[in-house]
Amino acid sequence: MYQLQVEEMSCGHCVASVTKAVKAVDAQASVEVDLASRQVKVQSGAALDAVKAAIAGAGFPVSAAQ
Ligand SMILES: [Cu+2]
Repeated sequence: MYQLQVEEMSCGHCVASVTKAVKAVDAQASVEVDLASRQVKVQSGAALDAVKAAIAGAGFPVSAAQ
């Protein structure tokens, strides 16, 4: 499981955009977003770099990932 710190998420629409971006990389991924702490948990077989790139590509900077 990956834990990412994702900036500039402010509402449910942002959550949906981030979720959609990750699922475009891995349709089977499970994505859990905590809007208050801006933490995104991703369960996926895709590489962390691919997940990070997808979220960043959707317009949300990833400030930390592990
Ligand atoms: Cu939003």
